[in-house]
Amino acid sequence: MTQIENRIWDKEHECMPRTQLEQLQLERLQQTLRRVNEQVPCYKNKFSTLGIKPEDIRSLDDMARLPFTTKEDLRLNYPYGMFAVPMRDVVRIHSSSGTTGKPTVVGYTRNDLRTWTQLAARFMTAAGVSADDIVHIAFGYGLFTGAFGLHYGAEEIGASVIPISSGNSDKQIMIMQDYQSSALVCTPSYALTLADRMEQQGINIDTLSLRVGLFGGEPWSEEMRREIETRLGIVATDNYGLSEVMGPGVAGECCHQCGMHIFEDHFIAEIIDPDSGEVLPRGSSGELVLTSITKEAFPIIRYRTRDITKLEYERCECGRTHVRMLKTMGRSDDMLIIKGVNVFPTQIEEVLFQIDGCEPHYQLVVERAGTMDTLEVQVEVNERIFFDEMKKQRAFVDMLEKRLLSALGVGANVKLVEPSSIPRHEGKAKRVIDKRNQGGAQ
Ligand code: DLL
Repeated sequence: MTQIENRIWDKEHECMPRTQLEQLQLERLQQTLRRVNEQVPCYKNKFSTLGIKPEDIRSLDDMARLPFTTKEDLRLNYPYGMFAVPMRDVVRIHSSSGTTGKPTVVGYTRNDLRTWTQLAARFMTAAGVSADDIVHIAFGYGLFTGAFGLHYGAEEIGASVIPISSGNSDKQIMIMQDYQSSALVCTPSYALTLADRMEQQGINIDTLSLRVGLFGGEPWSEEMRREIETRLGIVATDNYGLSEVMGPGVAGECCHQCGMHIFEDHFIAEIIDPDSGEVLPRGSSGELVLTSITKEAFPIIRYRTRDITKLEYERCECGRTHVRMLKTMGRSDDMLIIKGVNVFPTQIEEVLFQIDGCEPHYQLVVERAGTMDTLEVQVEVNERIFFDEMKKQRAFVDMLEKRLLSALGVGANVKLVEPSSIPRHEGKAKRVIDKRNQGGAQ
């Protein structure tokens, strides 16, 4: 596989010495706090309830005194109550892909769009995209931030953008072949769906021009990365973001693929204990909390992302000084508690992807039998295993159940299902069917 080059989009900011970076963060934070205190009633009330004035925050360590912002705050202020500028200054609106209730609405000023474009250009450059690339954007264009974020980033770099949007895999593949797409942008699960479809059509990947993938929008394991890299013959990179904080462009991997650099000249990252809310020491795994320090329309203070990760402060070989967030285990809301043991879907994915015969498509069904939660892992297997004799199939299931037990510390029932029987998604995959809440598929 060809190694991607290490280009840097904005050397001054991305490689800034940390003391200077932290000084810049503090100045920008103080400005943001002053603005939200004046312009956003939700923050004014939160600060006054805690008896905090923006000028009390004199160091980055003082941040722990600031209140959190939660999804609930955004719901209570739906749709525009968190905006810090009048609507006449807002030039774009997006919203989050919430599964329940009202979505959260986010706005951007002209400057916010410029920043977003620059940050998307940064992580796309770090992933190896250049003006020579043909960037195939298979995220849905619409209220979701994915497509527009990467679209403008790629144009800024000077690449040629194909805004194909999501869906219609056969057409995606035809365009990929005919237009010679070299960089694929979508969710990692959709990249695998495309790989499956190519195999079904007997397409030799050497006839494609693809060389790099920029995947994000959902959690995915290292095992899934290897699967995508092998099957599509590309370098697969990870990028992270969330609409409440900006969209894609909060963090992205460089060519070393060792965690996503969080663009710390625009965001401050903390890791907290999701239960107590305490800030955890460096190197701990916990919930990522993000504060925006340059956004105009929709600044956000200590937003509880619910994403569980770890920050790596060790200097990266690429020269960037910005902290790296490791692959998230998933959202704390997606964590299952099975017989008292915490289980993330990505842990199950890691096991399944290591086993020859399992296809990279699975679904988890959680049910309650009496007071006990049970977990069924439905996994597609290849035809040889699916149509094998009962005895061999049973042995395969036993082996899988043993491997899951040792990796998760709790038992799960495995059900082998036919190839192509688990629903495919064009955007974010839905891995969990939770039958504990009446009729509730989440
Ligand atoms: O998914 C923004 C995005 C689009 C990021 C395209 C990257 C690429 P939301 O729909 O608001 O925004 O969902 C945000 O998705 O809190 C994470 O739980 C999850 N997520 C996003 N990127 C990653 C990633 C976009 N690389 C939520 N790894 C976040 C793991 C991710 N989870």
